[in-house]
Amino acid sequence: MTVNKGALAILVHGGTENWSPQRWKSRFDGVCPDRSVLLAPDTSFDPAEVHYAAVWKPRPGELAAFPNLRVIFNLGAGVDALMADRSLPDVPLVRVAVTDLTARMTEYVVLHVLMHHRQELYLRQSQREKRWAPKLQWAAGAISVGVMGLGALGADAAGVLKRLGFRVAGWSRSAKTIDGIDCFHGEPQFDAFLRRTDILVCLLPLTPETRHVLNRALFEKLNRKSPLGAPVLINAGRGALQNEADILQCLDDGTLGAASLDVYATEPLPVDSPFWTHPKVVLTPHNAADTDTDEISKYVAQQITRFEAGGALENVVDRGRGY
Ligand code: NDP
Ligand code: OXD
Repeated sequence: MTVNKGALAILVHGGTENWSPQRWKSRFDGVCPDRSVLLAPDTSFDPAEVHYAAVWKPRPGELAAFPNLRVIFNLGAGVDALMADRSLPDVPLVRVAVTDLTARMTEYVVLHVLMHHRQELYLRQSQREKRWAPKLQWAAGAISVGVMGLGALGADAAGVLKRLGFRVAGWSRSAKTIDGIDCFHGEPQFDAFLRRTDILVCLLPLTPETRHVLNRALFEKLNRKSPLGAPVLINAGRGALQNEADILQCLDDGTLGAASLDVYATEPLPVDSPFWTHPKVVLTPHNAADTDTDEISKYVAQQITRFEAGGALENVVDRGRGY
């Protein structure tokens, strides 16, 4: 088949029915009406005609099949799966940063911070036992929330938590100034950030530096005098950020009071994982920010239009940093 404009190839693996390659094709057919959109692999297409790829967890080596690729669009925010592909073509890699995704992640973070702050695990258990036993409820201002990662997601969640009255700190790689948030950065300021934290929210990308950062040594540095009794972990970044054996041991020995987890070392979470039934774990199936797919396809189409008109791409991943 001959095409006038460079074709867009879709390479999507995993995900829900709404994320099926066929659904992505019909969305992109809708927003790129004058461009060929193909589901790779498609032998009726010359791979040389493909200029753009829209991908989610493509298999290592799959993208190297397109010699004239100009831009890779990751259909999510995290690019760790792509960074692991040693044959990834050396073209700009764009990730998703749209308000819909950010708003949904902020909902998740606020929901889980409030759940632990308002002692919901205890209250639901009391309800099941028909036990009228209110406990002292402290104010939001008594709780320090520490957000690891102050990027598109972390900064927004931190701002909303601040407006709810929590004391909020954030930790990032580079120095930041955000109104109302105590900003820490880099290794030298990490321990001070952890020491004041009662609820730790992790919204870091997975990179060689951050792999297994959520481990016992870190949990032991969190505020031991927390009004919550023991500090709480909320991880919606990536599963490989956490040492899962350490989380379980720390929940059992009281180093951690509870954990909300959206991401896991192995996904889907295996049925025999102790997380499923642990009384101190609130788990969700990697859906903290299940973004509106129409927003994503529009975002990609707009970027292609701007790029072909000579404009700059937005949210290009820094390959050196890995995010
Ligand atoms: P950004 O790239 O906008 O922000 C990343 C933040 O992490 C930045 O503040 C960055 O610091 C900081 N950071 C990175 N490496 C380090 C490090 N070594 N030490 C300290 N800070 C570091 O990403 P987003 O906010 O858009 O997304 C974050 C992650 O959330 C994604 O990579 C993805 O894994 C996950 N995610 C999960 C979803 C879910 O449904 N569970 C949905 C969407 C995303 P600096 O600002 O200095 O660069
Ligand atoms: C993402 C995700 O990275 O959903 O966008 O995990």
